[in-house]
Amino acid sequence: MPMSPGYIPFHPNPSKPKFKPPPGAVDAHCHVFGPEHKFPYAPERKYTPCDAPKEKLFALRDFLELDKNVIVQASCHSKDNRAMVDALQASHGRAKGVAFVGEEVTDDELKWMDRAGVRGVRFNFLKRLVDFTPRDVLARIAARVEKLGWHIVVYFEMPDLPELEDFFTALPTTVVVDHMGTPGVKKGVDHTENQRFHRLMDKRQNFWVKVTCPERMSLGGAPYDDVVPFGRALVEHFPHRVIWGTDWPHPNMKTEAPDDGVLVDNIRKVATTAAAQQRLLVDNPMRLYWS
Ligand code: 0GY
Repeated sequence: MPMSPGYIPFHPNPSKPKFKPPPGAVDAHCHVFGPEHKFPYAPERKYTPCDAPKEKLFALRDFLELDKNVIVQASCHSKDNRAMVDALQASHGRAKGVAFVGEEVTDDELKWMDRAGVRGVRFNFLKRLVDFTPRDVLARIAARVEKLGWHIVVYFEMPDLPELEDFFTALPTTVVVDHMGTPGVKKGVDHTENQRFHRLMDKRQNFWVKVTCPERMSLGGAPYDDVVPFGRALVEHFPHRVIWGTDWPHPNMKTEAPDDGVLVDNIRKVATTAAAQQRLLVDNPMRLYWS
């Protein structure tokens, strides 16, 4: 199956970062795609990516001097979690996963994923990526994964937060927000939308946030300095509930694939002390995924 028109493959040769992550650093948001001949893309997918198999992900992890991965099921594989689980099983304990499931998932399938290292499910609210799922269905899935001790990752666009907030706060698990809550960079850190998100994080100690994807939000492009104030504010205000990731292989970029080395160098700008880097890259993701 050819890639979707205009689909941009991941960077072919990222630069070596100047920043050396602390030992045990976790890339807590990345994906595997295919390979299609082994793990076909889902018929209901909204885009067809280029293959991005586990071997390439693990090679990038080593090149960037990271130690572990959290592999998040991407919408192009929909509810077929085999490529992600296969990567976890091949990782020698160095990868955990976040699945995408429907109500029809069986308890045996959940147990199979749990044994492989899955620790959460993702609820995706982006209409361009997934079809709508009724809230009562999501609530029933949440109740089932809570019993496994899993958490729920939520992916939404910040302007949609007001209509989603009650649903999020009623979730019985830890809730992990993707991509800083996707703030509008042009609007600024102090905009009411971003402030509302900070208030939610303040009020709800079970909410965590991923300081990821400056490349998706930046208006100025690499090295994404215009997004730094958003990440830094989260790292400073919620030091024990922030995690970081590359988002490799960067699905659906509009103009160019980010250089993953530049993304690693960006960490020093949002987490400005060794202690903050240790929490963001090691202590926090280890608590969430490996304890
Ligand atoms: C995006 C980004 C992502 C897409 C997916 O499930 C997906 O297809 O995850 C992402 O989270 O990195 O906005 O297209």
